[in-house]
Amino acid sequence: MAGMKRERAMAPEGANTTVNADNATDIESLTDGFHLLIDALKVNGIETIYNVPGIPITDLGRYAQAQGMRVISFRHEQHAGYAASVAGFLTKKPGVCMTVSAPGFLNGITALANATTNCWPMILISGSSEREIVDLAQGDYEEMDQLAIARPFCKAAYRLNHAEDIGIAVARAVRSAVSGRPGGVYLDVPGAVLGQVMDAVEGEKSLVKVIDPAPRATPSPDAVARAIGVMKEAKRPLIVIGKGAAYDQSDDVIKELVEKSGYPFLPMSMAKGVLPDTHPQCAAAARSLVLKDSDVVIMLGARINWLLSHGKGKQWGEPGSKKFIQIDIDPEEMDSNVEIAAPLVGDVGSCAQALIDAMESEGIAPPKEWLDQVHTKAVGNMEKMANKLQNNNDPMDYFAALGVLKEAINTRPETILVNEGANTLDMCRSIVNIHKPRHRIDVGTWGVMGIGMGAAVAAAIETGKQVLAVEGDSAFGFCGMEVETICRYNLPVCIVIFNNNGIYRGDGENWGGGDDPATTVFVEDSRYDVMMQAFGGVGVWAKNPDELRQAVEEALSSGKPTLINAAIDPAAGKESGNIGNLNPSSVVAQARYPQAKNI
Ligand code: ADP
Ligand code: TPW
Ligand code: MG
Repeated sequence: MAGMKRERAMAPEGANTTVNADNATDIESLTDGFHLLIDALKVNGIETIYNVPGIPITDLGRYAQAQGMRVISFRHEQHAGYAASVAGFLTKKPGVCMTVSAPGFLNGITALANATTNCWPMILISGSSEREIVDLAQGDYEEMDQLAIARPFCKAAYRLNHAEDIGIAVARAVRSAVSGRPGGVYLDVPGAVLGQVMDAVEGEKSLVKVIDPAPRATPSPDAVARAIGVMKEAKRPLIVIGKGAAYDQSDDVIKELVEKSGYPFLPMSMAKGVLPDTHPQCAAAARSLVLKDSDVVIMLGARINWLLSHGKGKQWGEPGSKKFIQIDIDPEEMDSNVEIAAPLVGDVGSCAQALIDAMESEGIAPPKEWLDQVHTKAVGNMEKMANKLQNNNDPMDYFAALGVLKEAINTRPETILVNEGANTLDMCRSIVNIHKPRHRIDVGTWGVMGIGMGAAVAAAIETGKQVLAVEGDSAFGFCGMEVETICRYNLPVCIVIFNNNGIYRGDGENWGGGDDPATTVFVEDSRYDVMMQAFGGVGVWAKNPDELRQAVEEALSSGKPTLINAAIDPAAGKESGNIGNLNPSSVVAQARYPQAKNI
């Protein structure tokens, strides 16, 4: 029966600090696992828990709230987990997600794995059932060997067995999450530990505040000299700024490096805004040119992975035409895809500062022709785009809708943009300028759908700022129920759904000719706005740019939870947005389905 507990010893032998509450005369002199866990988080500066309640952690959430923590309850653990990971990205402190055992834990695992993949610090705390029953596979309530299952999905996994170990366990989890390359950590908390009672003074002493959890790491002088040597040879240099640089929060040093070197810079998706997209050295609008023609590339907290075609191929120009300088906290990242001529291992701020200091005497300045070439290309592309954004096509297309949102963010640059989808993602990324660091949160390294609502909640909670979540209708479907969470906590979140009736496009057909809809289409003209109204939020159906502009303006000035269902031409999108080339194909399939050629 759920909730039935076997009698078990409360204290390990020799642990004389553990006492039984029944025998205690003064309850005030005691504490328990619940309170120790809350205190251990608080002592390490963690003030918010993102969770879904249930056995054995329901009371833990209640007590945390009673002890002054912010406890944000979601409708599904995946979104609580995404929120925690985004909190980690935004604050450099581990975001904490709390779940029940087995199914709740597994629902949280996707988010934990995503945090690890993105190098964001997060701690997943899951309650677990009776150890001795789990280990003998005797079928306990929500039984699962969670510790073993979590391991491949995170940087470190720990289990607590005694209340007096809570302090050290939380300290270990915090340090593992934020030190070196940040990532996800799993902390397994058997329900029985929460109920263990011990002396309050001893409990207090057992807490550990992590000192200098992510020590700054300076590169060696040799490594700096090597990098300067490469920079001195550069004729067509480039700096690629990644989300590791955004995470590092050394915004002023990065600005100084970019401006003193004079190098053009290319922001990766979530590094947009580390320097404003409107900065004169921003080469985002000349992306193809700078990737192809650059000869020296400084990678600043950005991996050379699929998002950069692994540093190889047509996009990167002639093979062997580049030298890479890579700044990364993780030495093992070097040479992951291509040779790194000058690895600089350390935190972005320290490495950038070391380069700035060493550059002073070297007179580093890129040739004017290169800068002019990049600038001319960028300006030309931006002008072409500006015209498209003004269109008044009926039905509304991505350009017109994004023209409206671009203006909204330009007017209110403090707004945090959350963005997911395929076309909705790729086009919003290239059209909407970001002006402040860590003001764009998106699908990250995996391109995961469903991060939107968790990210929006975390952004609003952690920063208190207005959030604009630009969501493909499919992307939104992965997390849509969390609009209730947004309404419940009355968060300043405006969701704009780009509703093209489907995945990539809304005009797909069933190639078998049957009655079932195509695999990529949804119910036509779905009223996501009415769904928002059901929870007391503002819902608007916007069918043209003027209606969209008005609804966004009202949402951003009122701060009310709002969902704008923006009708987008079902025929406007491309298969997989910008990455259609990653879809596998074969001559057999192409021959069998002539339709495949038109996609
Ligand atoms: P993007 O997707 O924006 O290109 P990635 O997530 O691929 O960025 O790369 C981020 C890189 O930044 C990772 O290799 C990670 O090790 C590194 N990193 C994370 N934090 C820091 C830091 N504080 N200093 C230096 N490098 C960091
Ligand atoms: C967890 C695969 C990539 S993009 C996408 C899916 C399902 C949705 C695209 O449609 P949307 O945007 O959001 O309506 P638009 O503007 O192009 O119409 N499951 C997960 N992650 C991913 N990436 C997928 C599936 C996918
Ligand atoms: Mg869509």
